[in-house]
Amino acid sequence: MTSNPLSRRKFLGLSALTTASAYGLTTVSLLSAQKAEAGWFSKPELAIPDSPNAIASHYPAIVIGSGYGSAVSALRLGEAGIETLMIEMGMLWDKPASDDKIFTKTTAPDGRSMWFKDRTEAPLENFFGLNVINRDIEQYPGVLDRVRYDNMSVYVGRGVGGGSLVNGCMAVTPRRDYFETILPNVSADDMYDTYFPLANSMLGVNNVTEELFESKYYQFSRVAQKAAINAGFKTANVPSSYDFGYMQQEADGDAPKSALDGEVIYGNNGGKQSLDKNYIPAAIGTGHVTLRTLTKVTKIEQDANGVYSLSLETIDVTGAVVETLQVSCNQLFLGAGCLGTTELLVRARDTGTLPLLNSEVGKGWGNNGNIMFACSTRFWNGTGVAQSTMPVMGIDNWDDPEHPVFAEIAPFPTGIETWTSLFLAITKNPERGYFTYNAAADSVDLNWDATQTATSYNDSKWLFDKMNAANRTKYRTGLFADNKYYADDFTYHPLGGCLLGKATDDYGRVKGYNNLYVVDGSLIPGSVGVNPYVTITALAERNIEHVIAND
Ligand code: FAE
Repeated sequence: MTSNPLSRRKFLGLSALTTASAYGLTTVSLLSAQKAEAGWFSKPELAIPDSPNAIASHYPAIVIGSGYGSAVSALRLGEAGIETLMIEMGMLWDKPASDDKIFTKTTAPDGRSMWFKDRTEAPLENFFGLNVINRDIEQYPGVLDRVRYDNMSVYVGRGVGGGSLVNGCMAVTPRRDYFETILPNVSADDMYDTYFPLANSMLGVNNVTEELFESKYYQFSRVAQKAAINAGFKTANVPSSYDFGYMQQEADGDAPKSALDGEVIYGNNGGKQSLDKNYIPAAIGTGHVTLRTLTKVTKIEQDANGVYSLSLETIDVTGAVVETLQVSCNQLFLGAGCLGTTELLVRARDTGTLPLLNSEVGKGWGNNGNIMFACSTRFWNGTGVAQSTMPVMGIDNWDDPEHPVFAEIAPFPTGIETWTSLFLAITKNPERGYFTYNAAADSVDLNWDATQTATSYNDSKWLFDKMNAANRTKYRTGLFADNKYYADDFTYHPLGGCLLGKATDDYGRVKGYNNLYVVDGSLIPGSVGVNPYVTITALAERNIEHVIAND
């Protein structure tokens, strides 16, 4: 064990997570792990009080969710010695199934892949016209969810670590000039001098090595890079929180293949430095943070003394509710992701449990201008049979005032040559959606019109038209729904709903209430110009530091 306090906490927290997995606990803390290991289950004669799964009825602080914003907040609260409960609706992903794997690869999904679906719902619907990508699966609390609203589907991670379990690890610090435009009240000096470097270091951000980039696994990136340069565009390297040291071992045959074996959106069995490997174990290792899994917050109320009361439902792996609970706290941190947090607050306002929430709650949602395109490549420019699932490069046309696009060069790891370049473009789309409470269904709807993606389509098409013309290539159909060569009906980057400075003050304190905070991607106004999780992490670090110091 090392003497570095952060490493020591991580070590303790990781052991507690492993113990919780081994005993099938839904409550994870240093204490619950000790109780389980001391024989609570097998030695009733020891008379250790309370099941390791028991939680207290009141905590000084509760954090909802376990994605980036929550993980940062829980760690810093725990370090400050504040007893904190972290509540996550998904499961802990720490135990291999009968195939010795925790997660499935994209080409062989099963129940572990998606959140209670009968069939997978991958963004690419077809493989050259054949309906073979999606598979029937059993219902299970799998790791990726596709939440369908009218005209827009939102992909989110479910489980301890939230989106970090399923994302592509692209760890990009936004351009300073754009950051200053979207969040003018946040000191850019503080962010770029302190919080972005802190986030990058905590998340283990690193860069692809030349050896890997020049290998067969990144042929798809090199082919698209050449095509972009031929068309007069520049490309930018993209840092990652996938461990390239591990990827090199995969390439050398010294470690089980993960990114080099088609694992990504349904989780990675190696190399991905997700939050359950860094922030969350470090939080649990403080001894002040308890994590409760498979438990959804369904309602938030406040009593006359200002104490928040939460209604919780714990499910088993079939989805059946096995326990309902009430738990209260003095300070409540919402980090349920922009869908989860906004839904909880819109429902609380419109059903009258938190009636003083302002009309900004639910507004300012954007898809970070996401749109996916597919282009063919020439016969002699195959994109490669073996492809790494971790993108490391983008076409950077963001400076063009007329067609600002940052197009991530995405892999298409099918195991056969497809002569296809895939791109997830991030565009500067000013359109915003908003959430409304649907009383009949007791749900929250996202209002987003299909025409609102027009800017994203037009700007990206302008760029890919130029690439096709310069390289004598064409758009690739047969992959997306309706035989289109693009998909503008889903996003990986939902942002907004409770904007910083509007629904909250400039540090995430929700207006209308004391001791109520938003800590996740809901704070960011619909667009950040690059992949968002480094910004969400850095902003959460900034806000929680201020809150702990001042509240
Ligand atoms: P998030 O990570 O979504 O965590 C919220 C957590 O709250 C989840 O674990 C939920 O299960 C949980 N939750 C929700 N409601 C409740 C409730 N009522 N009770 C209890 N728990 C609840 O929030 N971003 C990048 O920067 N780079 C990438 O390469 C990238 N690739 C992506 C690929 C995919 C397939 C997806 C889906 C996303 C990708 N993203 C990427 C987006 C990134 O993962 C996302 O912006 C962050 O995860 C959002 O962080 P939050 O803290 O807002």
